[in-house]
Amino acid sequence: MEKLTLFGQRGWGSVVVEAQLAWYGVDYEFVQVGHLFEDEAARVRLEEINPRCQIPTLQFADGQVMTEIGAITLWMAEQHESDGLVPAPRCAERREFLRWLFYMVSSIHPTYNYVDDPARFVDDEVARAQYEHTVNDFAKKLYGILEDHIVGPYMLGDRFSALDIYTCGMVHWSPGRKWYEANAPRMVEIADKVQKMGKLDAVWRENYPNDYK
Ligand SMILES: N[C@@H](CCC(=O)N[C@@H](CS)C(=O)NCC(=O)O)C(=O)O
Repeated sequence: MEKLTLFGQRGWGSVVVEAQLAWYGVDYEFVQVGHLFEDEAARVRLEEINPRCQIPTLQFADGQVMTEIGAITLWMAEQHESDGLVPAPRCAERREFLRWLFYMVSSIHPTYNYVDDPARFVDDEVARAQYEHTVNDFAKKLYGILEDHIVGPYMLGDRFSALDIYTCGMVHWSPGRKWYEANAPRMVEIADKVQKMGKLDAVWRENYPNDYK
């Protein structure tokens, strides 16, 4: 496969795609875009290739761009038939895989978008604090639903998949490891297993260096 460029920010959502690139052994260059909520220049740079200004943004040698974790996850699996992170069509686990991939991408992930910079959505400061609280509470409810459906030892039972990589990323994000330990221990168990996988070790170290001190 051609060399790819991944525009991301270490520790953020790009880790979900970066870990998959590492798993499949794809040659890629990582471009750190900068803090999209604190650095206007970072937004301006990223908008040139992705008008939605989100990471992960994947760029191909011919300049074409692909975004959206769900789309990238399915597309990458199609390029690599063996050792896949996505159960193939007609595999027993395929239906559940698609259900929870889309749940993570379209229900859970947007809750971060709405509170990462709440001033984008609510002008009034008092109303904003209430809004932030409500969205964060809703995110916890969504995590609870995911947790209740985990079969173990991985999201799909014995079948390791891209869902486990996504889970490992999420356990590093808000509401924070302590909350997950108390409220979503099965997610934490998965994250701890995935974090130790040799093929992914370098990616987790780069994204979450404080975990390795
Ligand atoms: N739907 C996107 C979500 C990605 C996403 O939410 N990325 C966050 C960082 S974790 C981001 O770039 N946020 C900037 C913004 O929304 O303005 C995907 O699946 O790739």
